[in-house]
Amino acid sequence: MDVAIIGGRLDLGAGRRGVEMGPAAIRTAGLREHLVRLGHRIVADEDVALPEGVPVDVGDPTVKYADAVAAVAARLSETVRGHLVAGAVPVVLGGDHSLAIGSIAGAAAAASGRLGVIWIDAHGDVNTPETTPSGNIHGMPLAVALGYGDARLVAVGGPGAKVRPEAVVMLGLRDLDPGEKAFIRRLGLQAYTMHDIDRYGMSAVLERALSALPPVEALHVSLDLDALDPSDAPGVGTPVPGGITYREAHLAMEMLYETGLVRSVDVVEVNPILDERNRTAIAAVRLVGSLLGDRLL
Ligand code: B3U
Ligand code: MN
Ligand code: MN
Repeated sequence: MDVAIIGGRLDLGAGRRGVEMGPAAIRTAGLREHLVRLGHRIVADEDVALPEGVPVDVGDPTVKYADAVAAVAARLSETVRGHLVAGAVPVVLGGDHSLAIGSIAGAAAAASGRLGVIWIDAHGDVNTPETTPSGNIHGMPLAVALGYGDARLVAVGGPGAKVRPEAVVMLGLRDLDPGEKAFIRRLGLQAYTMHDIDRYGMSAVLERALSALPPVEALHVSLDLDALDPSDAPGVGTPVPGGITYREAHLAMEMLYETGLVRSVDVVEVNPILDERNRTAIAAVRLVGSLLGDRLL
Protein backbone atom coordinates (compact mmCIF):
# COMPACT_ATOMS: atom_id res chain seq x y z
CA MET A 1 0.00 0.00 0.00
CA ASP A 2 0.95 3.63 -0.41
CA VAL A 3 0.89 5.32 2.98
CA ALA A 4 0.97 9.04 3.81
CA ILE A 5 2.13 9.87 7.32
CA ILE A 6 0.62 13.12 8.59
CA GLY A 7 1.68 14.57 11.93
CA GLY A 8 -1.13 16.53 13.56
CA ARG A 9 0.69 18.89 15.88
CA LEU A 10 -2.29 20.01 17.89
CA ASP A 11 -3.01 20.10 21.62
CA LEU A 12 -5.51 22.95 21.87
CA GLY A 13 -8.41 20.50 21.92
CA ALA A 14 -7.07 18.78 25.04
CA GLY A 15 -7.10 19.84 28.64
CA ARG A 16 -3.33 19.52 29.05
CA ARG A 17 -0.21 20.21 27.05
CA GLY A 18 2.33 17.78 25.64
CA VAL A 19 0.19 15.82 23.21
CA GLU A 20 1.40 18.02 20.30
CA MET A 21 4.66 16.08 20.64
CA GLY A 22 2.84 12.80 19.97
CA PRO A 23 3.74 12.72 16.25
CA ALA A 24 7.45 13.09 17.08
CA ALA A 25 7.22 10.27 19.64
CA ILE A 26 5.46 7.95 17.18
CA ARG A 27 8.01 8.73 14.47
CA THR A 28 10.85 8.11 16.95
CA ALA A 29 9.24 4.78 17.82
CA GLY A 30 9.88 3.76 14.21
CA LEU A 31 6.58 4.08 12.35
CA ARG A 32 8.14 4.68 8.94
CA GLU A 33 10.63 1.81 9.30
CA HIS A 34 7.94 -0.57 10.52
CA LEU A 35 5.63 0.21 7.61
CA VAL A 36 8.46 -0.13 5.10
CA ARG A 37 9.36 -3.50 6.62
CA LEU A 38 5.75 -4.56 6.03
CA GLY A 39 6.14 -3.73 2.35
CA HIS A 40 4.37 -0.38 2.25
CA ARG A 41 5.60 2.67 0.39
CA ILE A 42 5.74 5.96 2.29
CA VAL A 43 4.59 8.54 -0.24
CA ALA A 44 4.51 11.49 2.18
CA ASP A 45 5.69 12.32 5.68
CA GLU A 46 4.53 15.77 6.63
CA ASP A 47 2.98 17.86 9.38
CA VAL A 48 -0.24 19.78 9.60
CA ALA A 49 -0.19 22.56 12.18
CA LEU A 50 -1.90 25.83 12.92
CA PRO A 51 -1.75 28.17 9.90
CA GLU A 52 0.22 31.33 10.60
CA GLY A 53 -1.84 34.34 11.56
CA VAL A 54 -4.70 32.40 13.14
CA PRO A 55 -5.08 33.80 16.65
CA VAL A 56 -4.83 31.29 19.49
CA ASP A 57 -7.68 32.52 21.61
CA VAL A 58 -9.60 30.37 24.08
CA GLY A 59 -12.87 32.14 23.20
CA ASP A 60 -16.11 30.49 24.31
CA PRO A 61 -15.36 28.35 27.42
CA THR A 62 -17.83 25.68 26.28
CA VAL A 63 -15.81 25.10 23.08
CA LYS A 64 -12.24 26.23 23.76
CA TYR A 65 -9.96 27.39 20.95
CA ALA A 66 -12.64 26.61 18.38
CA ASP A 67 -11.24 28.96 15.71
CA ALA A 68 -7.75 27.49 15.98
CA VAL A 69 -8.97 23.88 16.08
CA ALA A 70 -11.23 24.51 13.08
CA ALA A 71 -8.32 26.03 11.14
CA VAL A 72 -6.11 22.99 11.72
CA ALA A 73 -8.98 20.62 10.95
CA ALA A 74 -9.71 22.41 7.67
CA ARG A 75 -6.10 21.99 6.59
CA LEU A 76 -6.03 18.38 7.67
CA SER A 77 -9.26 17.66 5.83
CA GLU A 78 -7.75 18.89 2.55
CA THR A 79 -4.51 16.97 3.16
CA VAL A 80 -6.33 13.70 3.93
CA ARG A 81 -8.67 14.07 0.97
CA GLY A 82 -5.74 14.76 -1.36
CA HIS A 83 -3.84 11.65 -0.31
CA LEU A 84 -6.97 9.48 -0.55
CA VAL A 85 -7.75 10.72 -4.04
CA ALA A 86 -4.16 9.89 -5.00
CA GLY A 87 -4.67 6.34 -3.73
CA ALA A 88 -2.68 6.51 -0.50
CA VAL A 89 -3.78 5.59 3.04
CA PRO A 90 -3.43 8.66 5.26
CA VAL A 91 -2.20 7.82 8.78
CA VAL A 92 -2.80 10.84 11.01
CA LEU A 93 -0.64 10.99 14.12
CA GLY A 94 -1.93 12.96 17.10
CA GLY A 95 -2.02 15.24 18.70
CA ASP A 96 -5.35 15.47 20.41
CA HIS A 97 -8.48 13.75 19.12
CA SER A 98 -10.04 16.97 17.79
CA LEU A 99 -7.88 16.24 14.72
CA ALA A 100 -10.48 13.65 13.75
CA ILE A 101 -12.84 16.49 12.82
CA GLY A 102 -10.50 17.15 9.90
CA SER A 103 -9.53 13.62 9.01
CA ILE A 104 -13.13 12.39 8.93
CA ALA A 105 -14.20 15.37 6.83
CA GLY A 106 -11.44 14.53 4.34
CA ALA A 107 -12.25 10.83 4.37
CA ALA A 108 -15.96 11.52 3.84
CA ALA A 109 -15.26 13.78 0.88
CA ALA A 110 -13.17 11.06 -0.75
CA ALA A 111 -15.75 8.33 -0.06
CA SER A 112 -18.60 10.37 -1.58
CA GLY A 113 -20.66 10.14 1.56
CA ARG A 114 -20.43 6.37 2.01
CA LEU A 115 -17.99 6.34 4.91
CA GLY A 116 -17.94 4.12 7.98
CA VAL A 117 -16.16 5.25 11.15
CA ILE A 118 -14.72 2.91 13.78
CA TRP A 119 -14.12 4.97 16.94
CA ILE A 120 -11.91 3.14 19.47
CA ASP A 121 -11.76 5.11 22.70
CA ALA A 122 -12.35 4.96 26.45
CA HIS A 123 -14.48 8.07 25.91
CA GLY A 124 -17.46 8.76 23.67
CA ASP A 125 -16.19 12.07 22.28
CA VAL A 126 -19.81 12.94 21.51
CA ASN A 127 -20.13 15.97 23.74
CA THR A 128 -21.48 19.25 22.41
CA PRO A 129 -21.05 22.76 23.84
CA GLU A 130 -24.30 22.12 25.73
CA THR A 131 -23.16 18.88 27.42
CA THR A 132 -19.36 19.20 27.77
CA PRO A 133 -18.01 19.14 31.32
CA SER A 134 -14.66 20.63 30.22
CA GLY A 135 -15.12 22.72 27.07
CA ASN A 136 -12.31 20.66 25.50
CA ILE A 137 -12.97 19.94 21.84
CA HIS A 138 -11.23 16.54 21.97
CA GLY A 139 -14.36 15.40 23.83
CA MET A 140 -16.55 16.44 20.85
CA PRO A 141 -15.16 15.28 17.48
CA LEU A 142 -17.47 12.32 16.87
CA ALA A 143 -20.52 14.49 17.54
CA VAL A 144 -19.12 17.04 15.08
CA ALA A 145 -18.63 14.34 12.42
CA LEU A 146 -22.29 13.39 12.93
CA GLY A 147 -23.27 17.03 12.36
CA TYR A 148 -23.75 18.22 15.96
CA GLY A 149 -21.99 20.98 17.85
CA ASP A 150 -20.28 24.28 17.18
CA ALA A 151 -21.08 25.56 13.69
CA ARG A 152 -17.43 26.43 12.92
CA LEU A 153 -16.43 22.82 13.57
CA VAL A 154 -19.36 21.19 11.76
CA ALA A 155 -18.57 23.35 8.69
CA VAL A 156 -15.02 21.98 8.32
CA GLY A 157 -14.63 20.33 4.91
CA GLY A 158 -18.18 21.28 3.85
CA PRO A 159 -21.57 21.70 5.52
CA GLY A 160 -23.33 19.15 7.68
CA ALA A 161 -22.76 15.58 8.83
CA LYS A 162 -19.81 13.64 7.41
CA VAL A 163 -21.03 10.20 8.50
CA ARG A 164 -24.44 8.69 9.16
CA PRO A 165 -25.26 7.36 12.64
CA GLU A 166 -25.76 3.79 11.29
CA ALA A 167 -22.23 3.81 9.89
CA VAL A 168 -20.52 4.51 13.23
CA VAL A 169 -19.11 1.91 15.63
CA MET A 170 -17.78 2.89 19.07
CA LEU A 171 -15.53 0.43 20.86
CA GLY A 172 -13.83 0.37 24.28
CA LEU A 173 -16.12 2.82 26.07
CA ARG A 174 -15.88 3.18 29.83
CA ASP A 175 -16.06 6.88 30.65
CA LEU A 176 -19.18 8.55 29.27
CA ASP A 177 -20.67 11.83 30.45
CA PRO A 178 -24.46 11.89 31.06
CA GLY A 179 -25.08 13.97 27.93
CA GLU A 180 -23.04 11.52 25.88
CA LYS A 181 -25.12 8.56 27.05
CA ALA A 182 -28.25 10.42 26.00
CA PHE A 183 -26.68 11.32 22.62
CA ILE A 184 -25.72 7.70 21.91
CA ARG A 185 -29.24 6.51 22.73
CA ARG A 186 -30.93 9.28 20.76
CA LEU A 187 -28.93 8.56 17.62
CA GLY A 188 -29.00 4.78 18.13
CA LEU A 189 -25.23 4.48 17.68
CA GLN A 190 -23.58 1.07 17.80
CA ALA A 191 -21.66 1.58 21.04
CA TYR A 192 -19.72 -1.24 22.68
CA THR A 193 -18.46 -0.74 26.20
CA MET A 194 -15.85 -2.70 28.15
CA HIS A 195 -18.81 -4.62 29.58
CA ASP A 196 -19.56 -5.99 26.10
CA ILE A 197 -15.91 -6.81 25.43
CA ASP A 198 -15.54 -8.60 28.80
CA ARG A 199 -18.79 -10.46 28.35
CA TYR A 200 -18.64 -11.57 24.72
CA GLY A 201 -15.00 -11.10 23.79
CA MET A 202 -13.42 -8.71 21.31
CA SER A 203 -13.82 -11.10 18.41
CA ALA A 204 -17.58 -11.57 18.80
CA VAL A 205 -18.18 -7.88 19.50
CA LEU A 206 -16.32 -6.69 16.44
CA GLU A 207 -17.85 -9.34 14.17
CA ARG A 208 -21.29 -8.26 15.26
CA ALA A 209 -20.45 -4.57 14.87
CA LEU A 210 -19.09 -5.02 11.36
CA SER A 211 -21.97 -7.18 10.21
CA ALA A 212 -24.45 -4.55 11.41
CA LEU A 213 -22.83 -1.78 9.35
CA PRO A 214 -24.62 -0.65 6.20
CA PRO A 215 -22.64 -1.05 2.96
CA VAL A 216 -19.79 1.48 3.01
CA GLU A 217 -17.15 2.40 0.48
CA ALA A 218 -14.43 3.03 3.05
CA LEU A 219 -13.71 2.70 6.75
CA HIS A 220 -11.94 5.35 8.78
CA VAL A 221 -10.39 3.93 11.97
CA SER A 222 -9.90 6.50 14.72
CA LEU A 223 -7.78 4.99 17.48
CA ASP A 224 -7.45 6.94 20.73
CA LEU A 225 -4.61 5.28 22.66
CA ASP A 226 -6.56 5.77 25.90
CA ALA A 227 -8.83 2.95 24.69
CA LEU A 228 -6.04 0.65 25.80
CA ASP A 229 -5.57 -0.20 29.42
CA PRO A 230 -3.22 2.32 31.07
CA SER A 231 -0.87 -0.56 31.93
CA ASP A 232 -0.29 -1.02 28.19
CA ALA A 233 -0.57 2.66 27.17
CA PRO A 234 0.35 4.97 30.07
CA GLY A 235 1.26 7.95 27.89
CA VAL A 236 -2.18 9.51 27.46
CA GLY A 237 -3.77 12.63 28.94
CA THR A 238 -6.87 11.01 30.38
CA PRO A 239 -6.13 7.38 31.34
CA VAL A 240 -9.10 5.29 32.45
CA PRO A 241 -8.57 1.93 34.20
CA GLY A 242 -10.10 -1.26 32.87
CA GLY A 243 -9.27 -0.85 29.21
CA ILE A 244 -8.63 -2.95 26.11
CA THR A 245 -5.57 -5.16 26.45
CA TYR A 246 -2.65 -5.06 24.07
CA ARG A 247 -3.80 -8.40 22.67
CA GLU A 248 -7.41 -7.37 22.21
CA ALA A 249 -6.32 -4.19 20.48
CA HIS A 250 -4.14 -6.12 18.01
CA LEU A 251 -6.94 -8.57 17.33
CA ALA A 252 -9.27 -5.67 16.58
CA MET A 253 -6.73 -4.15 14.18
CA GLU A 254 -6.24 -7.49 12.40
CA MET A 255 -9.99 -8.02 12.03
CA LEU A 256 -10.42 -4.50 10.68
CA TYR A 257 -7.63 -5.09 8.16
CA GLU A 258 -9.43 -8.25 7.03
CA THR A 259 -12.47 -6.20 5.98
CA GLY A 260 -10.35 -4.79 3.15
CA LEU A 261 -12.13 -1.46 3.66
CA VAL A 262 -9.75 0.51 5.87
CA ARG A 263 -8.68 3.60 3.90
CA SER A 264 -7.63 6.09 6.59
CA VAL A 265 -6.44 6.05 10.17
CA ASP A 266 -6.00 8.32 13.19
CA VAL A 267 -3.70 7.30 16.00
CA VAL A 268 -4.07 10.00 18.61
CA GLU A 269 -3.67 11.25 22.18
CA VAL A 270 -0.10 9.95 22.56
CA ASN A 271 1.51 12.24 25.15
CA PRO A 272 5.26 11.54 25.46
CA ILE A 273 5.57 13.68 28.61
CA LEU A 274 3.32 11.23 30.44
CA ASP A 275 4.76 8.10 28.81
CA GLU A 276 7.25 5.53 30.11
CA ARG A 277 10.19 4.97 27.78
CA ASN A 278 7.99 5.78 24.76
CA ARG A 279 5.94 2.60 25.33
CA THR A 280 2.67 4.14 24.23
CA ALA A 281 4.16 5.41 20.98
CA ILE A 282 5.72 1.99 20.36
CA ALA A 283 2.32 0.35 20.94
CA ALA A 284 0.82 2.85 18.49
CA VAL A 285 3.35 1.85 15.83
CA ARG A 286 2.67 -1.86 16.29
CA LEU A 287 -1.10 -1.32 16.20
CA VAL A 288 -0.93 0.69 12.98
CA GLY A 289 1.14 -2.17 11.58
CA SER A 290 -1.55 -4.72 12.47
CA LEU A 291 -4.22 -2.47 10.98
CA LEU A 292 -2.26 -2.31 7.73
CA GLY A 293 -1.64 -6.02 7.32
CA ASP A 294 1.09 -7.15 9.74
CA ARG A 295 0.69 -10.87 10.45
CA LEU A 296 2.28 -13.04 13.12
CA LEU A 297 2.92 -15.84 10.66
N1 B3U B 1 -15.66 13.35 28.33
C1 B3U B 1 -14.74 14.30 28.93
C2 B3U B 1 -13.35 13.72 29.06
C3 B3U B 1 -12.60 13.38 27.84
C4 B3U B 1 -13.05 13.15 26.56
N2 B3U B 1 -11.99 12.82 25.83
C5 B3U B 1 -10.96 12.81 26.59
N3 B3U B 1 -11.30 13.16 27.82
N4 B3U B 1 -9.70 12.47 26.24
C6 B3U B 1 -14.74 15.63 28.15
O1 B3U B 1 -14.00 16.52 28.54
O2 B3U B 1 -15.51 15.77 27.19
MN1 MN C 1 -10.82 10.42 22.08
MN1 MN D 1 -10.23 9.06 24.96
